[in-house]
Amino acid sequence: VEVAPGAVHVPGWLSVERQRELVGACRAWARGPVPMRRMVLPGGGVMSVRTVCLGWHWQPYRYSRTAGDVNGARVAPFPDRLADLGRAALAAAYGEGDEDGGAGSYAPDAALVNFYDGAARMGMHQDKEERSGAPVVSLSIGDSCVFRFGNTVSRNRPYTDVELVSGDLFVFGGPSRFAFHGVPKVFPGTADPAVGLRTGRLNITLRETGLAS
Ligand code: MD5
Ligand code: FE
Repeated sequence: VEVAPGAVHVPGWLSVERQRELVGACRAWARGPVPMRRMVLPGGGVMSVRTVCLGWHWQPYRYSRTAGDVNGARVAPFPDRLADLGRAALAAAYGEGDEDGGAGSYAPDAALVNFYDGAARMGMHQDKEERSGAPVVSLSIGDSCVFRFGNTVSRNRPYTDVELVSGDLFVFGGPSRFAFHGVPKVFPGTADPAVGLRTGRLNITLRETGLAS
């Protein structure tokens, strides 16, 4: 389903088995070397979402290899299998073969894993620290949420609210890559227990940073 040019929602893309595997991987990633934490904004505000990064560490609003705002450790490497998953995601969203939207050359090098408890929210923002216009791949697991997909001009209307459910894929490319977006609501207790999360929502995003080593 194309929500806007370059923004494609693929409901139910991940099998329950694949979701279970990713939940297990996220549990391991959340333990370290840099533990999952609530990010502190430059103004002192603390985000309600908990985040752990792979490949590159993101802290508002820059990428680095070490987590100077957490424990100083070097971030865990970006797993090859997540890059494979990212290429498969682009092919699913944009089409296969010659019409794969460049999926074959997609080389994500950073992942942000976000955990939302029932009260967590993410305010409207743009993701613009990446020096690349390559698409962002978003995978949702666990509780459903309202994802608010906005415009490239401001955090205000017009925007479109989309319900994201466990297993859904969303790809943001082309003119949608730098749109404002956020998560105004999570629906606690809506997850299928079979995915292995008792409560809460996991979101994994894959990005090309465009940064060199
Ligand atoms: C989430 N995470 O559900 C979302 C999914 C974040 C974040 O927003 O920054 O960690 S990523 C959604 C996204 C990424 C890049 C561009 C656009 C949406 N977009 O143009 O709408 O936890
Ligand atoms: Fe974002």
